[in-house]
Amino acid sequence: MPSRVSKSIFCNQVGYLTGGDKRFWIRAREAQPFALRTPEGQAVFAGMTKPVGGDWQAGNFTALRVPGIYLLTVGPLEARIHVHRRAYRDVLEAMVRFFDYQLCGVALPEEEAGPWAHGPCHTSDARVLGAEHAVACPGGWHDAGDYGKYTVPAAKAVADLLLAHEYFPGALAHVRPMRSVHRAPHLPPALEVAREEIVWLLTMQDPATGGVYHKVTTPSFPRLDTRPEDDTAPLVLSPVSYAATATFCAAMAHAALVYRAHDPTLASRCADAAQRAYAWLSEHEMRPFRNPAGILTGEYGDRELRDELLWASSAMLRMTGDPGWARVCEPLLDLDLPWELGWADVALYGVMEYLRAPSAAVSEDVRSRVKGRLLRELDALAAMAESHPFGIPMRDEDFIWGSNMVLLNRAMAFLLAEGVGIPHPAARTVAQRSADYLLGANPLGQCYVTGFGQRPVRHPHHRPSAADDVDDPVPGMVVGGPNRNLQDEIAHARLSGRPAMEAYLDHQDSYSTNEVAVYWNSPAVFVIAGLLEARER
Ligand SMILES: [Ca+2]
Ligand SMILES: [Ca+2]
Ligand SMILES: [Zn+2]
Repeated sequence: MPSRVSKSIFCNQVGYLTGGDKRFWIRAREAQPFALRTPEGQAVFAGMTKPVGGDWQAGNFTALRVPGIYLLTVGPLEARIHVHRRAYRDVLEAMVRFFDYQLCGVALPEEEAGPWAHGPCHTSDARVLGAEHAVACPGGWHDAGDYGKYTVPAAKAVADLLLAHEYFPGALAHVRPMRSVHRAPHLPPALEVAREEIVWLLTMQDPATGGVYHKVTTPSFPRLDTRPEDDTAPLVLSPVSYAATATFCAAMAHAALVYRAHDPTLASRCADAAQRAYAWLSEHEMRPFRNPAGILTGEYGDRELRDELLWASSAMLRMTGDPGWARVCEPLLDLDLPWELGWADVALYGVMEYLRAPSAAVSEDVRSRVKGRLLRELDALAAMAESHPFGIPMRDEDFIWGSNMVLLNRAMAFLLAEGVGIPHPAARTVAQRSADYLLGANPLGQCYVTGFGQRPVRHPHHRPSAADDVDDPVPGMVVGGPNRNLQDEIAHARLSGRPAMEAYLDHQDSYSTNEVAVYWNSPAVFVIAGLLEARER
């Protein structure tokens, strides 16, 4: 097989932190000399690439610690390299502002949203499916490229933003949300932004039972070229579900703690809502949600619900400090559930809440067992990263729908563990490599964030961007990324036979590789904030 020779250099197109680890990649069998020069032609660094697996070579220029813009050359290939102490500040801000762009029910004025301004949308009440009455549930974020609002993924996105605030407040302090569209008193940026979703989530709880509606959507997706304010089909609340009630309970208990110092009124509403949701859980069976007849929007179905119960219970434990909750959590911690941060596999959120609960409330024995398993899980991810040419904790089979989230969740797991005194030696390298991959250091040379990099995503599956008359898509959106299962027509037609990491198409019809979602941006915010925080300290 002839080896594929690089036509370009693959690097982090947004930049490298001055004090951080710095690498680029090329396709080549043999080691190649490389050099970095200033725009004036002064040589500042020279080195040789090293093989990193497959037909890939990587060049390491970590030792270059002078901020600036450089020209990197490898033989005839060239790339512009940006080294800056706050290299990710703008992309972090844009990724946070994406949540404001997804706001429902309010107008986005031009002075905040620029050319992507639009009028208020989805302002009517929603009919409760199978009942006579309607409920007002305005606000919150459109989930993804569609206009639905779904409780389960909303809980993940909120949790990620709250965690980003708790872990990395310094990196987020510079972010400027769309202040004039927020009703809130001004709060730290991630909390101001997340508050919109929390206030909406509170409207999704049935006041009569404490159960939480699974989603509010139109019966089916509108056409891709529908502007938010033109999507006027009737809104329907799908039934209360176990998954929605449990993940709501967890996010509300988490919010009750985090907002206590900033917005005590909201915090106490969240605490009450979490208590009432938990009471509903105790009285109901774990039954998976299925789309009711006539509802064709995203199902967010999940058969395994013990991890949702773990997350809810450990969030209650941390919120209350009451050891009674630990006795509910501990048997669930011993189950063989996947410890992940997905919207369906949420056990790792529960694990982290347990580890951060007041130590007097938990068993020292269980805590040390949990730490042991967490370290073993991170070891396995670190081994994957070690054997991956781009240094990311991914195998071919992990490039599924939303693979960028899979990667970012894994990087996030390392940083979460680090913050509770389990610093894995690979944590920072994995986080940096994951950011490098997301921002252009991948075999397609694709920056997977709209509005950033030399090769940004131009045609995301995102209704507001597809329907407006602006060329550029809304900035700061993380797209799903390569999906080896080619689950839409155009991906199937154009990408068959591609390697997993290259099964991506920048086309608005490729919803299985190029959609956006609030819960894909949220782990990106966490990881990028984590990288910035370490370097700004
Ligand atoms: Ca689950
Ligand atoms: Ca457009
Ligand atoms: Zn809307």
